[in-house]
Amino acid sequence: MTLLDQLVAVVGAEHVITDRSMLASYETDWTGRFSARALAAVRPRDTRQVADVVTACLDAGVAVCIQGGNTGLVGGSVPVDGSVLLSLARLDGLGDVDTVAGQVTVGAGVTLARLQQHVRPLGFDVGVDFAARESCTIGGMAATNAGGERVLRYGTMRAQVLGVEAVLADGTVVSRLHGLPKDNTGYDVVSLLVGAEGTLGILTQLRLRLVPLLAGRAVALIAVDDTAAAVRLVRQARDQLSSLEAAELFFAPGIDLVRAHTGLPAPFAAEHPAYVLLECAQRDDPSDDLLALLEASADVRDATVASDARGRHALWQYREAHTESINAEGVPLKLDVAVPLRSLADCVEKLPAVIAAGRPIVFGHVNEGNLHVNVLDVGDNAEAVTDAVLRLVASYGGSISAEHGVGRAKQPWLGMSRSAEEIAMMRSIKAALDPRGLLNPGVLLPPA
Ligand code: FAD
Ligand code: 2HG
Ligand code: ZN
Repeated sequence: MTLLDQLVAVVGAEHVITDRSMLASYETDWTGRFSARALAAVRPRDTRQVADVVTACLDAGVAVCIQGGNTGLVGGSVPVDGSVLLSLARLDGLGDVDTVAGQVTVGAGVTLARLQQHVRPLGFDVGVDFAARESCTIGGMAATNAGGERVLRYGTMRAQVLGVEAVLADGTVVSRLHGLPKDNTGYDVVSLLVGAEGTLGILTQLRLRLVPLLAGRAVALIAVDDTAAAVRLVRQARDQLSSLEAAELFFAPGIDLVRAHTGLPAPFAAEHPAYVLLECAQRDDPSDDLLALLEASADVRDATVASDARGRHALWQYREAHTESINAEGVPLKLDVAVPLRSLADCVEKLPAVIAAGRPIVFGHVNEGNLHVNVLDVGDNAEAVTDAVLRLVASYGGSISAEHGVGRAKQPWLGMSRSAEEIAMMRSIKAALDPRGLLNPGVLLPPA
């Protein structure tokens, strides 16, 4: 029996995709920068089928590349040539919300938007949120330890994941889904699998903590002079507003691009060099507190505040539409870096000089010093530009990948953020759990 026959026996013929036109959407990433040719895309229905697919691939010596919603931005979600692309999309079960603990167990293929719809009527919410919500899956978010717009209040995905079920590279199923907040019984295997980018195991179910649904919301879009002013304003907001949930930063070139792509009107009568978006959330309307902050700050050049859902969404569009507006212009070079907050303004100031080619569009999550450095029209200079930007970031003691992960895109530069000893430790873990390098080859770890 060939491997394809075995896969058909496990998941059924309609879930083994070999037709080249149907494979295309699995084989290319969201940005269009990364693609390869899979032997087949396989869509198992449950954990047992995932384990059987892995075992068949292991026996055949064929690599398994894992995919959730394929919204990843570092080339980790696409296959390598000749591999089996394992899609988790059909593992989309939603467990009952445990309203006593404020937790829920879900399949890895559940999208963030579906989970939000599932828990919100019961007075709960998901602690992580970002623009890819309609497509990204909880499994992919955990695998990349996704960050997003609420990190300053609730932390990254790792802080939401209390338990996992996973299939290891030899087909073993490990399950730790009880969700106990206190459990000091040895190595934290759950946390190890979160952020491993599918290199150590395939997440099939996740136990998540939920956060309270906060109906009172207010968003302010604020014009400021520069990054230093944005950092000062966010510091003041953190000190003054216990309801602060998001603090985003973007600049004139980004807002111009978003407006050209979406047709949104200019937010203010005059143009400004930089913009901060703040969101506050609590049980009742936080607008007065937000307005008091804007009054008190010497850095506010202009501002507009919305508390109704439509107005808030309109303001968020200036920020959330950056990624799609950039993609509409062409295939971007995407860098996702973090520097200590005290160095953020200096880093933003120095970026144009180190980006020798292309058109930079910079934005990010200001509180975490997290900048999304997108470069359009970079041509053949992608590697040189990446190297220059990541060197600058490393010179501040920053991270070469703040929230999107290392994937295949940043793997050659891992040594700028991790010591040789740490990389050796990671290699030991990989060798112990996946000795034949079956899972997601080329992702995260540079070749030995
Ligand atoms: P995929 O893209 O399918 O996969 C991502 C990685 O996880 C791959 O290495 C894949 O092999 C692995 N993986 C997927 N599922 C599993 C699984 N079940 N088990 C093991 N490994 C798995 N990211 C942020 O952190 N913050 C943001 O604010 C943010 N905003 C975004 C906005 C847009 C418009 C887009 C397109 C992307 C954004 N992202 C953001 C990046 C991306 O959405 C996230 O990284 C997301 O977590 C990926 O989820 P996914 O299901 O699409 O995973
Ligand atoms: C965001 O914060 C995402 O919107 C995507 O992390 C960033 O497109 C990007 O570079
Ligand atoms: Zn981001």
